[in-house]
Amino acid sequence: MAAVIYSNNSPLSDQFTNPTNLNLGQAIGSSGWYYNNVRNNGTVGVRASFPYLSSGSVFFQSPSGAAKADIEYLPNAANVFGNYVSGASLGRFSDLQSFSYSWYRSSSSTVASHLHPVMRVLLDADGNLATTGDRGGLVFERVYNSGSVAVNTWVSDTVSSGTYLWNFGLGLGFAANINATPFAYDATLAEWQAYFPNALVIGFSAGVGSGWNGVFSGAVDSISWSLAGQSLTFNFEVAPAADIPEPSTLLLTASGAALLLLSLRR
Ligand SMILES: [Ca+2]
Ligand SMILES: [Ca+2]
Repeated sequence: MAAVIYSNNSPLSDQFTNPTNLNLGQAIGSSGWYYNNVRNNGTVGVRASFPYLSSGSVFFQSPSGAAKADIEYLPNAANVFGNYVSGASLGRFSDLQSFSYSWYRSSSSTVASHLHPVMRVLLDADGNLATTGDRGGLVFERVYNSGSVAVNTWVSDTVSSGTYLWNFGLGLGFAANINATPFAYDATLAEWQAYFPNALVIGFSAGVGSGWNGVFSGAVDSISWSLAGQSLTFNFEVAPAADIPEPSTLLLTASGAALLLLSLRR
């Protein structure tokens, strides 16, 4: 069963963007989901552009290499200078069984052919939420898992114990090599869980951009995770239009009120 996350706006749907180079975010209602890390004209929003599971999905557009945009689930998030940061744990990283999503790359995209919206698990490496210098995440990309990138079709990917992930932050810097191989991008989820036995999961994230030279247009949807035996799935949809009475109904109501007024006067 998938929880439905609706756009903030209806019926025009969401198109959150930011022209500056400082990260900006916006809450999606009180769902716990945020448009986040949006900069340099990156765009993210629940729209009907690329329908999936019913009629909507999370649309992404990156017009240049400097642009970035994410959608993130951040428990008890705090707004820090307009961008959002997680304020709580979703559970122990060692209890993370899998996470998954579906993504779409439009053929109008001009970025390198291996690029597609990525998915990340966000972590506090030492499990102490009071220390934030060890926050970061692990990133899934098809190119490091012998997967090709199709265009104009929805693709589903699941990260489980044997899937390769690369890191940012976590007190290790960017793309650290934690295993015995000479390559930094082939540490599995299981290897990362063994490397950070006390880590906490502080969110999930999907997004595009930051160094993607060219234009990207696409989407993500059906983001899910299984943590300590509990599975959650989120389906993103444009909010239904508000219930506005038909003009004929309005007319009937108006004439009914007029008749009532007339009878009351009599
Ligand atoms: Ca959807
Ligand atoms: Ca910490």
